[in-house]
Order: sequence, then structure tokens, then C-alpha cells
Amino acid sequence: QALQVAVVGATGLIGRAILDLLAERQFPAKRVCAVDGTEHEGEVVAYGNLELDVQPLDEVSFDNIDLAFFVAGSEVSRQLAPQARAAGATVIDFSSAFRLDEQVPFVVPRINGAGLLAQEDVSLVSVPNCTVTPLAVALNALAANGLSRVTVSTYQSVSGTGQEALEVLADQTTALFGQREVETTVYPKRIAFNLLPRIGEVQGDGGTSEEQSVIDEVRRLLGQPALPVEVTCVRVPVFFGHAWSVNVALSQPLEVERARKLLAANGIHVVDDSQREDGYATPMEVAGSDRIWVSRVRATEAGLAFWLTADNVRVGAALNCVEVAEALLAAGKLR
Ligand code: 2RA
Repeated sequence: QALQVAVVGATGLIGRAILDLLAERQFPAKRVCAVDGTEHEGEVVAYGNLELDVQPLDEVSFDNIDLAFFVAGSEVSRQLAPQARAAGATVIDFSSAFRLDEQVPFVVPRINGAGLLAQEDVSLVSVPNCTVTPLAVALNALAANGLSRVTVSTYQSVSGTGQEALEVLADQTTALFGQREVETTVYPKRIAFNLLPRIGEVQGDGGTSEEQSVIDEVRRLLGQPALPVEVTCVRVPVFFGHAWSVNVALSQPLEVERARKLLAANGIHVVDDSQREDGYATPMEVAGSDRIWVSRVRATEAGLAFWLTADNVRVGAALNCVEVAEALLAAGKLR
């Protein structure tokens, strides 16, 4: 089956990573169409050895498209995903538009892929925020022991904000070294050599939209709508790779060694050698990798604590989109 594929938001970090993964994993596409806003007209993006011309969003037709990845934000998804679906394309949506819509499957194949394939209508599939997917995979690995509370602090790299934020961190860093004036754009305060304890819009309860997204999406993925989840999201001066400090309370005790085994059995790479000074994983090492990494697993009074890190652009976002497509393809569910 050779498919016609569209990537809407193809010039962004996640769009480009999806194109890389489709090429690397030899996804059977006979045509790939790179689509983005009119401001990107004239640009090209790489797809394997090819360069694709970016087609403007307002001219795109989904008539011949079998599969469309949407990674251009929720406004574009709300506007165009229904159109793509009506034209016969299967839509995999990486935006917040449908994540809490109970009518739309919300999927990380490693957690609930079987549930997706059991559904009749899989023409629109929503996938989580990049701050959620690796965390939820790790929590799911421990869920058989009864998760009764999750407390998380995140350490989110600037690539989570997008291309412009990569430039801001680089520019601010070189400006500081060159003793030049530092401009604060994209973020309201300097990000170079700093930490920003607020990601997203502040809400009525003082939490942020990013923190709420972690709470809502973890609960939905794990099928535990009342699970107490406490989150603080922090932006850190790292280019690629998010990290999480996680504490879980469990209703049945779990030994550390058994927890490591459960995490590894769920495809997580456990790097956890307390005898070595460098026996843990860091964002620097996981950037570009397609794995989720766990370190520093230890027992606490209530359950376990651990450190988690993963490439937010690839594992957190693009890879999950492509794995959904691969699962649908393998099950003969792509229209
Ligand atoms: C970030 N997860 O890292 C966000 C993007 N929604 O900024």
C-alpha cells in the first residue's frame, strides 16, 4: 500500500522531525506533501534525500491525501482537520484541539494502541503534548501497582517552544559572552543561564495551561480521571531534550529493581548506576535518540522517585505521530 501523505506544519521542528522519521523508517509513501502557512512559501524541507517545496495552507486540497499529520497548532487543526477528514484522509493531530474530546481517540500506541485498533472510526486521532508522552509511558509501566498520586517537576528545553526559541537561547548566550546587550524576546525574561518557572498561560487556580495539559492528558491516557497529579513546569536553557523529576505514590509496594525491570519491559532505557559518578542520563545525551531514558530510581515512603528524560521533538512528539500511523497501517486501518 503506497500512500499519499501530507505534513501540515512541515517547516516547524516537529514537522521536519516527522519527515525525517517517515524517510528513516521507510514509511510507504508514494508522495509526501509539505504544507505550511503562506509566510513559508518558497521554502523547502528535507525528506530523506529529497527537497520538498512547501505548499501554502490556503491552497491545499486533501482530495488525494490518505494520511495527514497536523503539527501547526490548534487553530489550524480546528479549521482544516475536519476538511481533511471529510476528503477521506486519516488525520493524526498533534495539537491541543481534540485532546480532551471523548469522541476522538487519544493515543500513545505503547500505552493504548490496542484500544485504538479496536475502534471503528480512526479517521481522527489525537496525540499528547510532548511533555506528556514520555511521562505517561513511564507511569503506565508502573500502573499495575496502583498509582495513587503523581508529583512532577519538568525541565523543558527551548525547542518545546519552537525554532525561534532556539535562536533566542543561542543569541542570548553569545551576547552574554561577548558582553553585548541581551534582548529578551519569545520569553518575558532572559532564558540563557536562567530558569523560567512558568510555561503557558496562568489559569484561575494559579497553575498554567501547560501544567493543566499534563494533568488532564496523563489522567486520560492512564484511564484514571481522578488521579491526583501535581505539576510544576519549568523552562530551562537547554536546546533539545525535556526532563522530569517524578514522584509516585503506589497502593502496592514496588521494589526498585522490579520497577527498573517494568520500565525496561515497556521499552524505556534504564541508565541507573549509582556506583558511577556519571551513571544517569541527561538531555544532552538523549537529544536525537528515539528512546525514553530513566535514571535514579529509588524508593520513597509513598512509592518511588525517578528521573526521566527524552528528546521532546522526536520521542515526545514526532515519533508518537509516526508510531500511530504505523499502527494504523499495520492493522489495515488507513483509509
Ligand atoms: C513545550 N510542551 O515544551 C510544550 C509545547 N506544547 O513548550
